[in-house]
This record gives sequence, C-alpha cells and structure tokens, in this order.
Amino acid sequence: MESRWVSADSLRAGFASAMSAMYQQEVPQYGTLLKLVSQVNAEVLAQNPALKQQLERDNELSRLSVERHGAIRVGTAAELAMLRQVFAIMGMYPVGYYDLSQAGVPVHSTAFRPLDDDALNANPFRLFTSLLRLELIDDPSLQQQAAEILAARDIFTPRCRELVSLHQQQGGLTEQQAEEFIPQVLETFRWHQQTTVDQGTYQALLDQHRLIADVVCFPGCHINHLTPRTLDIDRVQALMPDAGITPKAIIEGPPRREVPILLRQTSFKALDEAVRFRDAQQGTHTARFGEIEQRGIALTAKGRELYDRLLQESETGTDNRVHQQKLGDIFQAFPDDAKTLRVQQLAWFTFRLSEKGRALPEQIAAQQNIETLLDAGLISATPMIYEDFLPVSAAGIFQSNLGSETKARSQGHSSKAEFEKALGAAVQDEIALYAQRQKASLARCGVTQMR
Ligand code: OOG
Ligand code: NI
Repeated sequence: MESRWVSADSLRAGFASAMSAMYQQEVPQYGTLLKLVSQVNAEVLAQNPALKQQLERDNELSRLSVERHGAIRVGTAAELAMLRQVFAIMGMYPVGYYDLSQAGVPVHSTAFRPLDDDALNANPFRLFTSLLRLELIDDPSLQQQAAEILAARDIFTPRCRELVSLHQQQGGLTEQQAEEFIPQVLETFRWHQQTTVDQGTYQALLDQHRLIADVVCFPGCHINHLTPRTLDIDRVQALMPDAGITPKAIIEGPPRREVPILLRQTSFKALDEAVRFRDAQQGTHTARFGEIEQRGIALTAKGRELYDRLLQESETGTDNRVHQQKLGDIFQAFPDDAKTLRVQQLAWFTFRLSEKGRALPEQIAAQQNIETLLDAGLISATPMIYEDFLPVSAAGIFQSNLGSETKARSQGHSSKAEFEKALGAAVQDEIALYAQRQKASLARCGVTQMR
C-alpha cells in the first residue's frame, strides 16, 4: 500500500535543492563554482567511459549532480537537539564525532547524513554541524553575556516547530505539509544582515574568536558553505582562478591516486559581507565561503590508521604543487589498487552478483572466497564511497576562513559524551556503518562466511 506520507528521501532531496537555490542567490560565486564543477565532471566522464559505466551500473551517476554537503554552526544544546529532530524527518542522522578544539577552533561536531545504500543513492545530502563550546571563552563575563544572547533567540520558526510536532504525532507529513515544511526549515539557515548585538559586543566576541562572533551575533545559523562533488578536484582547483574564484592554497586530504581514498577538499576564501548592528552602526562580517570535494573509497579502521599515520608524516606546505608532490611520495606506502585494498582489508567495497553468479548460486555457496568469486566473474566489487568528513581537513577549512590570527586553544579537550548529551542522542560509529553495508552486500550475493 502506498504511504500517505511523503518519504524522508524525497523531503531530503527537496531540502537540499532548496538550500542550493537559496545559497546561489545569497552567494553568486557558489553558482559559478557549481557550473565549473558540472563542466569538469562532464569532461571526466567523456574522457573515461569505464568510470562512467561503473557509476551508471552502481546507480551512482544520478546522485553525482545533486551531491553536496553543507556546514552550519549552532550555539546551544537546545538548538542542536532540535536540529536532530528536524533532520531525522529528512532521513539524516548524526554520524561520527569531530573534535576541532585541538586545532584551535572552539567547536565540536557531527555530520547529519543518510545511512543506508538506498537513501545514499537517492540523495546523499549531509550537513557538518558544529556546536560552539562557550566554556572555551576565557573571559567569564563575556561567556555569560554570550550565553544570554543565545538563550534569547529562537532559530526555528513557530510553524517549523509545529510541523515537527505534527510529524511526531502522525508519523509523517502529507504532501501539503511537506510543501510547507521545507521553506520553514530553510528559514533557520538563511543569512541575516541584521545582527542581534551592538557593534561593541560583536567586536568583543570577535576578539575572543571569529567563530564565536559568527555563531552568537545573528538571529539564525546561516549555512556557511555548500560543497558540490567533483570527479577531478585538481582540475577544478586549476580552473578556479579563470572563473574569477581564488582557491585556498592547499588541497586538503590525501593526494591524487588511481583508487581515490576518503575525501579531498579545497575552498575559496570567505566573503566580506555588509552587516548592520543593533546600534545602527554598519560593518562587515566574514563567514561564508565555497568549497569543492572529491570523494573516494571509505577506509576500514586499519586503513584509516595508515592514512592518519602517513598524513602526520607530511607537513603542510604553502605551495599546492610541492605539497601534493611530497604527499604523493609519502602515500606510496598506501596500496593503490582495488585488489590489494581488499585483500589487506584497508577499504570497504560493495559486492554484487553478476549474471553468471545469479545463474550459479550453488558455486557461490560452496566457494565463499571473495577473490576466487571475483576472478570467476560470479560477483563484482565497487569501492564504497566515503560519506563522512576528516577532522584535520575540516580544521584546515575552518582556519583558512578565520584568518591567520587564530589562537591555539590547548585547554580544549575531546568530549564526545558532552556532545551526545547536548544532542540528546548517541552519534553512530561511521566505521561500523560501512562494515554493516559491506556485510549486507556480501550476504545478498550468498557469501555469509568469508574464506
Ligand atoms: C565547517 C568546516 C568543515 C568540511 O568540509 O570539512 C567542513 C565549518 O566551517 O563550519 O565543512
Ligand atoms: Ni565543508
């Protein structure tokens, strides 16, 4: 029977596209970046028919053009907990814990994203969501003042709150309610020129940390960037200046590889935007920027350890070409072919039955060895895309948009338990999610015990 409720996948797709339309209006450079990315993606697909075929076969091509992530920052536990309920309606759940305080950014974060294969293929939209850690403001009276300013605002519209309650009572939203829900949710992420504070307060918070002013001084939690997914980040980075966009110096994350791993990212610098203070003073605020990403295969815990170790060995340079060269040399130690990644259990794959495999289930039942089954053409394997974020890269992105005056805050300590308390729920472990999906894909092929 067809449900009378609009599906979470369709709500998420509607929300992602509404966010993109709003951000294109607010930050025209984002629209330019989107065009550049889709042009480069089309070129890559035209030059690489095998890749195109693989993406088509795995249902991944359709998600590429709608694929993006965004980032927001909230000020209080109550805001974060309410966001969790809003995002759950759209099939986005908190995955992973990121502690940015080590890198001098007074926040900790999670990513709200879809969890299973079908939802990810339908629309993988994710939001990197950070909670400000007011306890890291070292002036107690300013800390108190910031808490009061935050307590006085409601970043959700009354109708948004009503529709969330309605969803909880009914178990879903009708078509008509869904049409209302998306624009209501959008209001939370809209940019406001008008701040909630006078210029003096803004300046005092800014002097503590740029990010604190960004979170505390506005009536909502404006989306600070949206990030399309490219198939060739080096090429987009190289073409950005021609399109009138200045990229950040370094592409974050792993180097270019045959089998791309995890996530590579670059961004353009935050814009200076006009704002009005409560005391009618005019000023500017820098927070919103653009970013692109290239996603590769998700790594197992073992693969991730190797990645983290190699990344630590390489220090960050200021010249991208030199940096990528050095990174490439160091990452020679990371196997770069699908078979080794599988056999050494460094990365996750999705397995599928081939025509032949479908005709010969008894051979699979008897065999149960992945490499043998692959060699015999009974099953196929494709890289499972990394759906999450990288704390070191995220810190680099934050910092490039905060200016060089960022102070390191050594007093910051990782506090997943505090974050989960604020969120009102546990965050899911990303590695466990990839493991489950790989196991389920093998089970669908009839491989239940690995040999
Ligand atoms: C989030 C920065 C992190 C990413 O892609 O790693 C991020 C922020 O600036 O709020 O978006
Ligand atoms: Ni980002």
